[in-house]
This record gives sequence, structure tokens and C-alpha cells, in this order.
Amino acid sequence: MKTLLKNGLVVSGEETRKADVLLEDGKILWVKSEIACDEATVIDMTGKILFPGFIDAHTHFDLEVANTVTADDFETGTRAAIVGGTTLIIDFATQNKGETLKEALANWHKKADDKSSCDYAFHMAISDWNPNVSREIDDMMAAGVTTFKLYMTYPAMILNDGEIYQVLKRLVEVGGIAGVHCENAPLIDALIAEHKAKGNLGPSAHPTSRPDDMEAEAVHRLMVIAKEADSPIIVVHLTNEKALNEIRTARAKGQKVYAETCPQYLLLDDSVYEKPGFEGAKYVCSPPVRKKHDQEVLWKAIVDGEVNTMSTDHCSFTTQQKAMGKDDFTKIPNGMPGVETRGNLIYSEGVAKKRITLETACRVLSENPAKLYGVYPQKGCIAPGSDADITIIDPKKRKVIRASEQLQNVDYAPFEGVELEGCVDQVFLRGQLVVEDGKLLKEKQGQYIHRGKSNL
Ligand code: DUC
Ligand code: ZN
Ligand code: ZN
Repeated sequence: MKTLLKNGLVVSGEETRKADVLLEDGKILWVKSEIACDEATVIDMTGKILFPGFIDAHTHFDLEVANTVTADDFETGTRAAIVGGTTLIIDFATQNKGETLKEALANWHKKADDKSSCDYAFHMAISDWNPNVSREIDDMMAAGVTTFKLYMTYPAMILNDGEIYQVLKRLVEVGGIAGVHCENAPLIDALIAEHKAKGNLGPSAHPTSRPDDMEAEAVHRLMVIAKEADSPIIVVHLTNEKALNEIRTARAKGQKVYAETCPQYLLLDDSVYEKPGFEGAKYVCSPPVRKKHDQEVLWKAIVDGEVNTMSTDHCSFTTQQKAMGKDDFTKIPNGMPGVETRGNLIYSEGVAKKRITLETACRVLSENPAKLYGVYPQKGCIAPGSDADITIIDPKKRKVIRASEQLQNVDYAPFEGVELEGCVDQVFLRGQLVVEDGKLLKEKQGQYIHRGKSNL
């Protein structure tokens, strides 16, 4: 069966042009200014914008953490993802201490297989580094898990600097790459203790116990470790100018460093932690959201290509779960929902408000994550031979973000009330129309994506 998308604006990382797109058997067959095909079902795309399906390379679905489990599992999380235009998520399979990587990967397949409404792949978060785990890196690469997550904080997952160095050296041997959560854990613990001693137990103590300097210090340390290991590196969820400066310095020395940020760091500032009552808990994530100045720096860094990808760090908890920390901010589960709104927010707040171009949006949402995470050109571009993953934005469509209307399994929306100027209209997943008029038509069509090596 052939489908012909007629007269749309087709976006790539380089250009936007009016073109027709012919789809067949899940793939893109042809992209040309004028295509005639009698057998095809024709869909008029006049006035619409066609992006390569968005990729969210940073989600935490069905994760046991902070004495609870994230509110979204693969069923609810990927439904929310696909209506938001995301056709591929890359979730963090996470090794519990004492587990093998194979056990962790099998565990994540059990959580995701046959339940996902968009395509999915896995990074592997290494929490327990030892010689057996080192040997298993080959098995992960063979299984299409070519990127690894390391934490410089969180007791359950933290690796020390020497272990991070050893992981990076091992990844150099196999062509893998690590993304690292950068924060200075012992210093954060000391600041938390000070807050507690003073009786500062509310959400407003969260950002001040994890200041930007502590992220920047960890990024600096990571750059030193990566240089010593002669390894490329990804800094995940970059939030602020000081941390970005550490990346700039490392790049100036010739290091290969990739940076990711998320919509909350571009669109929210730390005044959210001063909201009345326990409202601030909704925004407790790590690293925390920063100053208005940092937002401007990050937008510019996206324009300048210094920040390569935009993901969400979707890690959702209901207000009831957040209330676990109502008497002690350190017990508030860390994380925010975001997988449903990322594409709409970046289009509306970024492109429609002229902070970024269509091409830049395409690079950070689709093309760069596809290249960085080893799925390009299968994903990340609208070109012959690629998967027919196409996210269609109607720039005329208006919508207000409301928790009451969202598919993600949370009873609040961090961007409640934001008026979207243009939003996701239709989504094709490997040639199947799965979202129409922003509504989910078909669920559980997602497949596991075996990734290759990074090539950004
Ligand atoms: N930060 C969060 O806020 N949640 C999940 C993991 C992380 O790094
Ligand atoms: Zn993290
Ligand atoms: Zn994360």
C-alpha cells in the first residue's frame, strides 16, 4: 500500500522545501517536488510542516527509584510520546547493584515489548562496575545497546571517578559512548545536611542544595576523565552557563563532547520552587531548573550548535508520590513528565516565537539524536529508504496544555495553561497513520530498534 503526502513543507537539518513524500511498506520511497502515483492514497499536506519523527533519547519509564515506581510505564509513556510526535524513545535500562547487564536488558525488554506505541531502544545505565560487567559490554553492543549512562550522583547508581575512567576506556575499545549525569554528590550531601540543620525542609531547599557550580564542577571533572581515557562523551541534561563553559573549554582542547538539554531548562526558572504550599515539588528534578539567564544561554547554544540534542528526562510522579517528601524535600521523588509536550513546546516556544529555525528544531529533535545514538539514516530524516516516521505539525492549530487532557499518567502538567501556537496534527510510524488530529488512532505498534554506533 502506498501513501502520498502532497504539498507539505519537508524539513531537514539543512533546509525546508515544498515537496511530496511517497511512502510504501513502512519506508519512504520518494521525496520530490511533484510526485504522481495513481495507486497511492493521497493526503493533502498543504500548509503543514513535515518533520522526521522526533526522537526522545532520555526517558525513564517503569523505573523503580526513590522507594516508588515512576508513574508512567511503557504503555502510558509511549502513548504520550507518540501523540506528542515522538516516534522513537530511548529509555535507560538500569542495572541494579548485583545484577548483570544481560539481566537488566531482559528486564527492560519485559517492561517494553508488546506494550509500546512508539518505537523504542535502550541505553544501559551501569550501576555496578566489575570485570564481568566489563566483559558484558560486548553483549550489549551486539544487542543494539551502544550507549551507556553513568551517574556521578544518586547512591544506588553512582560510580566513582576511577570507575568512570575504566568504563570510558572500555567503551573506546568497542566504539560505545557514555552519557553522564553530572553533579558533585558529596558536596550536595553536605549542603543538604546544612539545610536540614536549619529546618529548611520544603521544596525551595532543593535548588539551593544543588547549585549550578556543583554541576559545572562535575562536568569539568568528567572532561578531565574523558580526556585521560581519550574518549568522546555526552553530557546529559545540561542546565546552565557555567557547565556549558566547561564543555566549551574541553572542545577548544579538541575533545569530542556532545550536550543534551531539555525543555524545562529552556522554559522554566527557579522561581517555580517558591510557589505556595507544596507546589514547588512538581518541579523537583535533578539537576534543578536554573535562572532566566541560563535559559537564554541555552537557547543561544542550541542556535550555535553547542547543544546538540533536546530530550525530556521524562521521569514522572503523581502529586501523591511527590507528597512522600512533604516533610523532607530529599524524599520528593526527582523528576518531571515531559514526553508528551516536548515537540509542541519546542515548535511553539522555539520556532513560532522565532528563537530557532525549523532546521534547528529538526536537528535537535530528530537528526542529531538519530546520528548520535546510531539510528541514522533509518531514523532522523525524510529521505528514500528511511523509516516512514513522519511528524506533521499544523502551524495554524492552537491548543492549551492541560493535565486533564494529557495521556501521560500524571495528575499535573509542568506547563499547564501554556498556549501552543502550532502543534502536532498527524504522526506516521513506519508508514502507519497512528495519530490524527492530535489523537491516538492505533496503539502498541512500537518495535525495538537495534542501534548501531554513534556517528554524529
Ligand atoms: N533526574 C531526575 O530528576 N529524575 C530522573 C533521573 C535524573 O537524573
Ligand atoms: Zn540524570
Ligand atoms: Zn535522566
